[in-house]
Formats: sequence, C-alpha cells, structure tokens
Amino acid sequence: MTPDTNSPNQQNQNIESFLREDRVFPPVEAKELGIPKWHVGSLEEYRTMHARSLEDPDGFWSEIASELDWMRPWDRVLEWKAPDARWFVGARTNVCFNALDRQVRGGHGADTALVWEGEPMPNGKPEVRRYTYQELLDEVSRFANALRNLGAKKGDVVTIYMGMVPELAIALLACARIGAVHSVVFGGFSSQAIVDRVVDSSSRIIVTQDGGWRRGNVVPLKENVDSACATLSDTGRDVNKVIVLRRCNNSTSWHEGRDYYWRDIVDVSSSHCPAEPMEAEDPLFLLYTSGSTGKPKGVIHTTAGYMVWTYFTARTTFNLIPDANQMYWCTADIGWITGHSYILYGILPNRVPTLMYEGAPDAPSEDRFWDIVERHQVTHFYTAPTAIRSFMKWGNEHVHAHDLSSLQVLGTVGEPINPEAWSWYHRMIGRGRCPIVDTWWQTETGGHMITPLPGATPTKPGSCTLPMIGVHAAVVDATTLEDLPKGTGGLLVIKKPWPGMLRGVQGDRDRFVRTYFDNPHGYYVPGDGARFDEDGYVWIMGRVDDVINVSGHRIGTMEVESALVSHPAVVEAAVVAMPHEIKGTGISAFVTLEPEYVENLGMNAKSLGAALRQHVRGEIGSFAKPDAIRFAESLPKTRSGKIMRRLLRDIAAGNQDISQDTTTLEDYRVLAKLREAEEV
Ligand code: 6R9
Repeated sequence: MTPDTNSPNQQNQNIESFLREDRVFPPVEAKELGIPKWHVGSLEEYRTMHARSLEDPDGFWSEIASELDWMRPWDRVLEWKAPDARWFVGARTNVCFNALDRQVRGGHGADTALVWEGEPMPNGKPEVRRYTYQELLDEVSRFANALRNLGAKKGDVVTIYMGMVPELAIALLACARIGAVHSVVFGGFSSQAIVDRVVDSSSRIIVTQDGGWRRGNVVPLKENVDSACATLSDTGRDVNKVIVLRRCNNSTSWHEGRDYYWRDIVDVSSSHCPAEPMEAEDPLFLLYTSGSTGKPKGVIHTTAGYMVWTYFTARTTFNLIPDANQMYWCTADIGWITGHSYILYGILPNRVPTLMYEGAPDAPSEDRFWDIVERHQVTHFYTAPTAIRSFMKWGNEHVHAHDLSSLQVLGTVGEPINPEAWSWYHRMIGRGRCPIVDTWWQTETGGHMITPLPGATPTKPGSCTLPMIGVHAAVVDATTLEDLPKGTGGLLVIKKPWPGMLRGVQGDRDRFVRTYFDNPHGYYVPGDGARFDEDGYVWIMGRVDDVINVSGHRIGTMEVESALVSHPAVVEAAVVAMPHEIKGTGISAFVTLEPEYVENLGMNAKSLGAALRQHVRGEIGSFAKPDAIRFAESLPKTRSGKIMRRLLRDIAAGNQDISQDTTTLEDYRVLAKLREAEEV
C-alpha cells in the first residue's frame, strides 16, 4: 500500500523530508515499468554523451538533426559570434512538415497524433476528439490555406488568443506551415495585454474564440479581442482580420469585413497546402515573457535549431518511444513555452500521441486529472509544482479513486519543487517507482536545460540534477564571472550556445544583448541563482532579478507596479515576492495613496484592495493580482531614492525580526508604520 500523506503523522513526515534532502532515488529498470528501453540507460552513458556533445557539437548535432526531414541540408552546424548563434546554416526545413507530413509519409497517417478532452461533461460524459496524423495534417493545411486567403504571408505575425482547444494546436501548426510567425497570447491575459503584444509585434491578424471554458464559466475571449481592437484602432493600429472559432456559443459582437468564423473560411479551403521551405534561421514564433524592467519582451525562436532541440530533449527527457503504447500528457497551457515545446513541437515529431485538456484540474471535481490519466491510459504526466501542492491539499482520496498504473514517467516544470511535494508526487502518483524529471528551463531556452534523464540519473528531491546533453552550465560569481566552488551559491550561466536558444528580442537588439549576454565571455545569463552540490547536482535558488515566479508563471514586479500606479487612487507602488503555500510565491504590494483616498481609508481599505486587484486583472490578467496589499504613508527608500525591496520582502514574509542593515533608510519611522499596516 502506498503510505498516506494525510495521516496524522504528516507533520512529522514533512519535517523529516526536509531534513532528509540528501535522499537519492536511483533509476529503476525500464522493464519494471513496462517500457521497452531507456534511451539513455546509465549515468555513465549520459556522461559520455554529454561530454561528446560539448567537445564535438558539430558531429553530435549533425547526427541528431539527420533523424529529421530537411528540404536542403546544412552547410555548417553552428556559427557562433556571441551573442549570435546560427544553427544548421544554409539548411531549409519546415517544422510542421516534421511534425505531421513526416509521420504520414512514414506510413503512420492512421496513428493517433492528438487526443483532446473538453472541460464540460455533457450528460456526465467527457467530450473527446482524436486526430490521426493524416486528419491533423488535413485540418492544418485547410487552416493554413484559409490564413493565406485572408492575406497572411511568410514572415507576418499572427496573434493567437484562444483556450485549450484542438484548433489552437492547428492554428500554431498552420502558421509554421506557411512561415507565418505566431505570437500566442495566453487566454488568461487581459485585452490590454493583447494590445501591447499586437503593437510590439506589428501583428494584423488575430485568431480567437467566442469564449473559452474555465470551471464551467465562459472566458469572454472575443469580447477581449474586440476591446483590444477598439483601443488599437484609436491609435491608428488597425487589426485587419479576426478569425473566430465557435466554442461556447456565447453571444459576441461582429465586425463585418474584419471578423470571420473559423468554419466558414476553413470549410471552403483545400486540404492541399505544401509546407513552405523555411531557412534554418527564419523565425518560427514570438512568445512574450516578463522581464525585470518595462513591458514584456517578445522572445524570438527560429526554425531549425528550435525544432531539433525540442525533438531531442522531448525524446531524451521523457524517453519517448513510438509504437510503445505511450500517451503523453503535459498539463500546461499552449499559451506558455511549456505548451509550445512539450505539447506540440517536441512531441509530434517523436510520433507519440499528445493529450490536450481544455479546462481546470478541479472541474467538475478534484479528481479530474486522475480520471483523465485512467481513462486515456496516460504514460507520461508533466505538470507544475503548484498543481502538485493543490492535489496534496485536496486530499489523497481523489488519487485513490483511480487506477494510475499506466504512468511511467512524471515531470515537473516552472518553479523549484519542494521536497514534500516531490515525495508526495513520487509516492502517490508514481507508486514509488516512476522516475520524476524536474526540468529547469525557460521561455528563452526553448527546451530543457537541466534535468534528470529517467533511466540514467539518480534523483534528489528538490534538485533539477544535471545539465542536459548539449548544455554547458556553470555557477559563477556575479561580479567576476569566475566559476564558484561546489556548494557556493552564485549566478547560473550557460557558457556555450545550444540549438534551442533564443535568437533575439522582438524589435530590441539592445535589450537582447543587455539582458542575457552582458558579459565579455558571451555567457548566456538566465537570471536564476543556483549552486552545485558535491555530486555536481544543480539546486536552483530562484530568480536574482525583479521577476516573481507565481505558480510557475513569470511576472515582472515592474509590470504589476505600473498596473497599480495607473489606478487613480495610487501614488506609488512597490511589489515584492512573498511565500505562498500553494503558489510557491505570491505577490505582495505596498501602496501609497492620493490624499482624498487616505482620508476614508479606515472604512474602505478592503473595498479599495478589491478595486486594485480588479484593476490589475484588467491591465494584465487574473494571475497577476496581488495576494496581499498594504496601504502605507510612504515606502522605505534609500537616500538616493531607491525603494528598499529587501525590507519589503521581509515584511511581506511576516518576518518579525528585521535584522537587515537599515542604516541607509531615509526615515526609520516608515518601517515601523509599514510593519503595523494591515494586509488586505
Ligand atoms: C519553462 C518555464 C522560467 C523561470 C526560470 C526559473 C523558473 C522553471 C524550474 C524553475 C526551478 C525548475 N523555473 N523551471 N525553477 N526548478 N524545474 O517555466 O519557462 O515561464 O520562462 O520561466 O522559471 O526561475 O528562470 P518560463
């Protein structure tokens, strides 16, 4: 029997697991899990491959790339002039071709490519759609032709703002097919976020839905697009075409000549659409992500390197094997990089079916995920630590109600996983046997950078273990950039280029160079702190910049601050991270108010707090709402006027004893007042 974490001893077990972070879980035999083989079957094999990938990148990546289909071979594997890397120089290929046509041509057109499950359960039954590679190819080709008929050309940016429906996957692949650059805006973002991204990328076409399902409610996607378009048109940035998929049948307004129903344009389009031969370094997509300053930046990924990197990392990290009855499920939204790389681009070329689920993990009940695992016989389950902490809280009975014995490999991504959550995942979901791959990577890295390999790497709860094959990771001193000895925390850097690395920031060369490569060696600097332990295992210590990682979603403190300050009541705002039981990290805001709001604050603090949260939701999206707000007379600042965030972090965390150096504080009273301020 699996031990029960909800037992009265849970408290002790938790403490114990904290103290026992040195536990090591060796890999299990592939046979024991019903897997034909491990691609990388021992630590030694991993080390050999890792060494070779760094010593002979040309030879190594040529071999991997040769497994895929090319319309023209490369002349050179890599050209590197920091910070610019060009991979597979001279080659032509198409990512959509490698995801779909390749499988159809290989005689696998009738195999399952994509399984989709909707959130609502009409009459208690799940709504499931299955696409074979041939069917998906037909749908993608139709939509690609429809896009072309509406004027989309190679190089045009197509904005996609949808829920998790199969047509979202189809839209991305169709863009890739014709060489249009997709820019997916997560469906949880506000209309203002759409405006910012459309303007920054000069996009003229938006693909959306009438509405998206979320916990039984309709998210008004088309309405948000309409108000974004209205704002855009006020500034003379008209969006020419809006394609609308019907999903919820909610009523929406209609703009004749601009709006088109998905079905109307797809049904009249041919399913014949040859894949556009793309240059290796042609952009594949933009994906906006938060940074420490200003507006989110559009990370640019290109064609060949990203394709090879996601294909290789997906296969190696998850041990994907075609024809082995695998069913791979990543619970992320395609609106984030995890969905781009590990629902679609990395999985489809590996010819393992990918499962997509539309809704929330607790809709209609808290066992929904386990119900899906059981019914679809899921073998690979990839999720975020935040989700795992929610499952723990919801109780083990939801897990016990289902047979999860199909599971082979478990994964986590997005934030550090605490050892208790790791242990629970391992015991309750993995039956104490399934390997857990804790994958560290970023929007900018395209794919996994530091991760265990399930058949090779002994795991330690809380460590993302060893650098991926092809990755030269180091921990250096932030000022000298010298390698630090094992055990010492410092700045994580990647010393050499890898195929999936970002190639730029949309429209901002300077920001690209400054943010990631601001050092004489051309090291890539991800913005995370880390340390190596005595076995060379990496322990991520969190962001070193002003980025907060909430439930695995990156949010810039500046973004939330500017959203708050744009509210009429707010004079000044400072936003810091605070510990949060489920989200890992929450958002804590300190706000000073206009005088007329200060007067009646006593009575209205709660409602003003609610209004500010609503305002942030409108400016960015629901997930950026502060968890705690404190109203203050003033904020602690240095003599040069810098807000002292470290002090605020201490107050937000509820640390009573603030022992940090406060001698530069302009006004000591400010601190005392802040500590007394009530949290709303
Ligand atoms: C894929 C993704 C990237 C940031 C990254 C780091 C944090 C991601 C992690 C992790 C510890 C892991 N992060 N995976 N921290 N362990 N396994 O999440 O991309 O949204 O760009 O976030 O997330 O801080 O810098 P992205």
